[in-house]
Parts: sequence; structure tokens; C-alpha cells
Amino acid sequence: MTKRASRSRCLRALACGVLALALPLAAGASDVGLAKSDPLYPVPAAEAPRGVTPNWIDHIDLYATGSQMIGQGGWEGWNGDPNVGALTTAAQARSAPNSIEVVGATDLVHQYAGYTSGTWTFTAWQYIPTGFTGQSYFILLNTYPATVNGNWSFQVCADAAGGVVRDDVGGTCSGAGATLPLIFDQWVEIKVVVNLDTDTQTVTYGGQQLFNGPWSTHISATGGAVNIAAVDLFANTGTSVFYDDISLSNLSFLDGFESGDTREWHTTVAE
Ligand SMILES: [Ca+2]
Repeated sequence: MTKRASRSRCLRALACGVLALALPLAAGASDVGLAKSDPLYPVPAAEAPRGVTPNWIDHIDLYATGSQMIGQGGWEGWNGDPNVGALTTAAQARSAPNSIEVVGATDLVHQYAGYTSGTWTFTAWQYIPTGFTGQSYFILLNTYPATVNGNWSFQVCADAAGGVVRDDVGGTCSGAGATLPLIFDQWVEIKVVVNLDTDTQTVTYGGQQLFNGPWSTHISATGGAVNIAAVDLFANTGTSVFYDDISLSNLSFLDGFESGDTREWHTTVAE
């Protein structure tokens, strides 16, 4: 199974267009240190991160270790499916104590709202242990719920058999699309800089550019929107891949962020 083909799971699931989102009933804790509360899932003021609306970051550290991410911090299952979650874990953590373990059936989504202009940087830190098998996906959507391929703006698959990460424009995690060597046993930054004013994106993996190109039409010439709608962490039956310190921000990074990483500003702040 591949992501876009499985994205075509939306297409093959005839009810896709009418599936109601099972939004969490109550907002879980968001995280601190960067920005404000999630516009879709506001958190109590005391927990709201600092910064400019609608910057967002989740260090995964305010949730109980071993707890289900669905229903916390605005995270949900794909199309509201309660059976495609992921647990927080202390087995790996870029910021202590937790990361998210994406494995097996995991298809974990976080929605965003209000990102329709300007330049935004989406970052996620990924850890893939030696011995990883499968084709695990990190995905950004311009429309959610997603019903046609154009709703996908970027999907990178970690392809164990090929030993690469791939800009999976073909939806099969093979063949087409730029690649970089897969990096194991360390935290690797996936950074997607999205310029919604020019409808373009630039993606780097471990500091190396994977590709740059259009945003709303990267996967398909039709059906896309100039919008950042959701992230999707999809295991696609693969073995464990860990994610930590996930953010969406338009802060100015005059300290070298654009050429470096987010290490400095992704430090968990206890408030
Ligand atoms: Ca963490």
C-alpha cells in the first residue's frame, strides 16, 4: 500500500466525502515555548504557548508517557478513525520525556486553520531506528478532509528497502521523486518552508534540500488549495518511526534558522 494510493483510500472509500470528523470533545494540553494555542483546539490560557498567532508547536511532553495521542492536543485519527492512533513514548525523545511512536496502523492527523497567506515553516523531528522496515510517511495537506490527490501538497516516504527518503509525487514510494539517503539512529529535521503568497515550498531533510516546487499543485495539477490544512503521520504498516518537536511558525529566524535547524527555539520551556 502506498500513501497516495491509500489516499486514494479516500477515493475508494465511497463515504469519504461525507465522513464526519470526530473532533476531540475537549482540548488537550498544547505545548509551550513558541506560540499561541491551537485555533481549532484552544487551550487554557495558562497552557497557551507564547508568541504570535497562529504559531504552533507541540513537544509531546505535556501528555502522559504511553498515552494515546488521539484526543490530546488537537490530534485525531485520519477521518476521525479512533483505531489509527499513536502512543507517546519515552523510548526516544528529542525533548524529554516523550515523542510520538508512529507504527503499524498509525495514521495520526493534526488540523490547522488560518494559514492562507505569508510564509510558514513546518518542522518535525524524526528518528528512525536501524532495522526499520516499511514505507512510513510524513504528509502535509492543503485540504482536509482530503478527497482527491490534489489535496496533498507534500508527502515524504521513508523507504526502508530503497534506503532513501523520497518526495513521493507518484504515490507508490518508488520511482519518481527526488530522494536523499535515509538517516538512522539520530534525530533528523524535516523542514517545509511554504510561501503561500507565491504558492511554493522548499523541503529539507537533515539540512539537505530534497526538493522545491509548487505547493498547491505539487502532487496534482487540480484539486489543491493555497492553504495549510493538516499534517498526517502515517505508518503505512511500517515499523516504529518517532516524531518530536513538531511546529508551524512564521517567526523570523535571523539566527540562522533558515540554514540551520530549530534546536534553539525548540527547547521545552517550563512555565
Ligand atoms: Ca518531546
